[in-house]
Amino acid sequence: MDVETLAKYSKLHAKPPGLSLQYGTAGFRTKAENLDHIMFRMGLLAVLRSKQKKATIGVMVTASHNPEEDNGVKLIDPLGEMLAPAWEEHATCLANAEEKELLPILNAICQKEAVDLQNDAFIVIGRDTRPSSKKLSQSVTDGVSVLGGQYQDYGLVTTPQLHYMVCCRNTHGGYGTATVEGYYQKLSKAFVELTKQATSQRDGHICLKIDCANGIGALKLKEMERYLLAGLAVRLENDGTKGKLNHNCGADFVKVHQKPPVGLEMKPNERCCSFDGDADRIVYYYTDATGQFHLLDGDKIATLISTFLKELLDKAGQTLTFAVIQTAYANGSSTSYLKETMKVPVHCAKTGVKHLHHKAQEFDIGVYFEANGHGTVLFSKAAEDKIRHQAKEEKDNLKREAAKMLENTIDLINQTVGDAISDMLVIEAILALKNLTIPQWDAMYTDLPNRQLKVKVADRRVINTTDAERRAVTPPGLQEKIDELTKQFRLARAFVRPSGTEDVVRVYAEADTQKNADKLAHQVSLAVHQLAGGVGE
Ligand code: 16G
Ligand code: ZN
Repeated sequence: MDVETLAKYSKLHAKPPGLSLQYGTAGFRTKAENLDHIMFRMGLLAVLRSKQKKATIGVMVTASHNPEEDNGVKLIDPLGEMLAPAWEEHATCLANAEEKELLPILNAICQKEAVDLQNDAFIVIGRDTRPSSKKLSQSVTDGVSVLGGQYQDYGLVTTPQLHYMVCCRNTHGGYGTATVEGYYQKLSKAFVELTKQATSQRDGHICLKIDCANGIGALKLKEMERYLLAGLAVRLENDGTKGKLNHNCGADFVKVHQKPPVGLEMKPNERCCSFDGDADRIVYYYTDATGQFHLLDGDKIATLISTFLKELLDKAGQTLTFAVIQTAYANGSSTSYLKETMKVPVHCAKTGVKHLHHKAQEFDIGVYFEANGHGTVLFSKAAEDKIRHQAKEEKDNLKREAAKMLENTIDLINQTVGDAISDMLVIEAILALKNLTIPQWDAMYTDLPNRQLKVKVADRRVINTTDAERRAVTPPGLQEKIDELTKQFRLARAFVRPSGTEDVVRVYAEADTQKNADKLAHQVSLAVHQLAGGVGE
């Protein structure tokens, strides 16, 4: 380690005194002006991680669906997955070190994690379209260079594209070619192959409107269009030419407000979807002939994809373990539908992609989605091999065709992380193949009315949960109170958890009617306020 250079550059990316930030559920996130030192230091940390793993590590500069003034950063581990929890702690520690502690902390990490500084390091960097992102990503490269790491800056990419690059590089091309062209080619080839047998009419008229949240998704979809040729007719709205990033639009806005984004004209029953600001989430929606808005969130997407995969597995005669992973936010109707109608095992994981991803890895095929629209499908190596083998060698025509479709689905899905572009193509392919309209898809089950609220408390850490966040163990008496309230409503369920991204406690309730869901959520909020040190109203 060249101590002098480190000290010199570290001063150029000085930490505002007293500022303390935490590597949260999705990395660091705060106002862009407070992030320069974090970026530099995450460049340093990425080099250590890369040297330890002897693998390419990714650094993505984005704050996803947050307002444009915010920014953030997260590290991507070798197979394209989220950073390991132990290193999240190192990240927080490094981020909050005062200038003179920086070197000792770097040394401590090296020692604890047995990092051999003689190893090479290679980092790939990407960024979203925020005005602050370019400069911040240059601070990352400064950090990488100071510790002698090599890097490739992919510039403007979606978050899932960078995850894909990391995986491609560390599998030496096994997962795909580590370029944006490689990504487009892989996905569009799989999409065109998969939809070959679709009978529905897609003759050039617009069949899908996409709200791009004025973010990176618009740029990347424009680049991708020529690869898909006539395979899919889309119209891009909120493409960043007029509006502000995530402002009154995007997947998070639509999910939270349960209404269409601005800047998108919807005709009755027209299929629409929204990406979030870094294109790792997607939700679908439409308005019916009476003007009523219908949201098809991550739960509906998981159900559609699971149905499709289950049918193909049955046709192919493959006996592979299959499960759907949800969080406590999954609508109760979706869980019952999956369990009782589709007879698939459903598991509940804690909020945050890494928890769902981890659980999904336990199965041959694991479909995971958060209700907010982040999700994907994981195929074990063994399952993938079996399917690819069958697609080639199977003598029975019907079985072979089903295996081929499964194979194309594997190639179409971004297995590293939830990916709005890839998920959209999977959904569009399934709708085309099954000849389903969006109201027909929506009719698979009816969501239970639900309500989410936030409560401000003095210290949200007083709330501790268990059972995948479905039950509160502290403060004393809170869970008993929630149970008592829930009992008063039909088909009711409620839980509370401290947010991992905001200084609030989140409350979720569902019940037989909207009025009851609202009432239950309100009463649970009052209980939180009383028992967990609520502040203000
Ligand atoms: C982050 C998570 C998302 C989760 C959300 C919960 C990743 C990449 N993103 O955005 O999965 O749903 O946080 O936020 O893990 P909350 O803790 O504030 O409710
Ligand atoms: Zn996102």
